[in-house]
Amino acid sequence: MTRSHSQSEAAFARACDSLVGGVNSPVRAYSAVGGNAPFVSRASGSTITDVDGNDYIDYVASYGPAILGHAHPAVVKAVQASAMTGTSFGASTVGEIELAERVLAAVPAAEKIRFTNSGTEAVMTAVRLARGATGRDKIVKFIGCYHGHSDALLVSAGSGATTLGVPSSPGVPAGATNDTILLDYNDAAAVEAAFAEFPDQIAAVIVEPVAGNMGVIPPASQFLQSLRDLTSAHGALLIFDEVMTGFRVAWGGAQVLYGIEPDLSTFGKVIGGGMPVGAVVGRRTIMDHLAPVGSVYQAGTLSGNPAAMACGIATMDAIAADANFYAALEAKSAALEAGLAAAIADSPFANRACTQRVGSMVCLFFSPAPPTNYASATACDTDAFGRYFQAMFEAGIFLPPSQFEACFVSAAHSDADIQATLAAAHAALNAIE
Ligand code: KE4
Repeated sequence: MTRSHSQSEAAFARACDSLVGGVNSPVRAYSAVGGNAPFVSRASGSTITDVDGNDYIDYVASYGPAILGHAHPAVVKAVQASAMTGTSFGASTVGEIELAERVLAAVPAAEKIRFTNSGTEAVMTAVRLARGATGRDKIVKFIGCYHGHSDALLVSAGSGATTLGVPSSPGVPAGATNDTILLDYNDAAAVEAAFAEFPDQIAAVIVEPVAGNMGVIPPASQFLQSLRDLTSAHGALLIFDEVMTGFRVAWGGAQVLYGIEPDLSTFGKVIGGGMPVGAVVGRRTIMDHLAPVGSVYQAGTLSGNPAAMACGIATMDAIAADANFYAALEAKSAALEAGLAAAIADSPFANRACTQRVGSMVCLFFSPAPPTNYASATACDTDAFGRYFQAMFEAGIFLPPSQFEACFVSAAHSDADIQATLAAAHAALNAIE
């Protein structure tokens, strides 16, 4: 039975009169896959429902936060109770301390935290803090890693071996990016060369410890350790952008999974449980450069918002209450990946698609081999992905609308959900060409 999307189409048309592109974040416009973006009316557990009443098994998970599944009773209750006391005061609340203590207890070597309202703000703060604490200006980032939309990190590769960034967006002045060095993900030798080319000038290396913004790309063996060794040897800071991986791939994040201690980490998504929360964490000696203790300025009217803190606390407590949480998530995610691999093998895409996964971050690549960096990720057959996406969408599977996003499994996904997803994937891979 063909699903009706008339209400979403009407909402999108109406939205386009007031919201730029009909959305408040570009990926939701579905421009990478075509068709009209759905408007969601509600969600519960692993199910998301659009305004036409169509149910989907959800693997977008708000791009990471919904690790418990949607509308978790304890989370809803906590947010409702908080809202009853007022929504924002411009003064501190104990909830900020409660969430701070939970995050810091889980992140090795982290002694202080500053909450923000988004991952972008957290990363922007971490970069400014690294520059302020070291007195250096240059930042190394990796092509294909996304760290939010602050000017210094909206860069494309320029010319030259060690490329100094050029703006990747209009409106970003060259001065904002000419201290940003762009290198290939998983290329530790390039990082060593950058330190040789720019001695005593690099404030920090920022990295997604698992790249989740070009599909899912794990760090190559010793890549993260090499970054740790090189930054330590050259007096630069190592920043792990764990906005996506934090408390997603492990309690604490990828730094716990891989046993690497960065100097600064950024978090978001899961620690806010779906409400606007970002954070920067690190050792006291670095973090205390931030105002009002130090002179590196950073602020936010709604930073540490009470309802957002309540949402994050309830989310973190629900995870922590289940000693088997990550093991169960790993088992489900592994079953999903294995099933997708089997579906690929039993389809015309047997040698043209593959899977890659870290924890509950899963990606089906339309590529003969698992990508290891941006160049290999962007060589994927994105047209085939678009056809696969539409077939899965019509089968009731809600995937991120881009080859370069991660699918997220939640604690709410049942075995039946996984099996239904695999059946839909097998059918889709054998229907598209
Ligand atoms: P936000 O400003 O969107 O909260 O966080 C930016 C950010 C920072 N660091 C990493 C590793 C991230 O993945 C993100 C945001 N992730 C995207 C998903 N690929 C958000 C989705 C969107 O832009 O709508």
